[in-house]
Amino acid sequence: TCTNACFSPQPSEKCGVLNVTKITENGKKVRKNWTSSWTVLQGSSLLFAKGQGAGPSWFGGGQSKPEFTVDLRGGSVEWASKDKSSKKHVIEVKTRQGTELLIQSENDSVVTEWFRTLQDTISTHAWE
Ligand code: I3S
Repeated sequence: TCTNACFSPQPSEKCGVLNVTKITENGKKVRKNWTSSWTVLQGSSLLFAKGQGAGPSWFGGGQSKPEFTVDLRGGSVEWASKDKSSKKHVIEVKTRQGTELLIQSENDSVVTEWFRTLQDTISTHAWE
């Protein structure tokens, strides 16, 4: 966890740098665009930011907004099958709104921790 490192204004459950791409948006397939993003889990929301200023103190500035946010409630997380990506350590996140994301890191323990955290988050918020 990184409660002191990233405030938005609430402490976040987890944050760090991940490679991210959408593959589906509102049920429609979109072109992959892998981007290194500062990723923050806050409650049942997963926020992504990139570019200048994105990092542990990023939210403190008050001006930057996340590039995009997904609501994990009612969603699912699984290890991506090989046909989804040639990369290693890829998680597939599906939201109830019909967005599908792939998130990845070259560091397998980083990805494994995110996988567990996302699963926990989805089960914790399942009944909201
Ligand atoms: O699933 P795909 O289409 O093989 O994904 C690859 C492409 O999106 C590719 O971009 P362009 O087709 O726009 O050049 C990306 O550079 C690759 O990273 C994508 O595949 P991986 O296997 O890395 O997710």
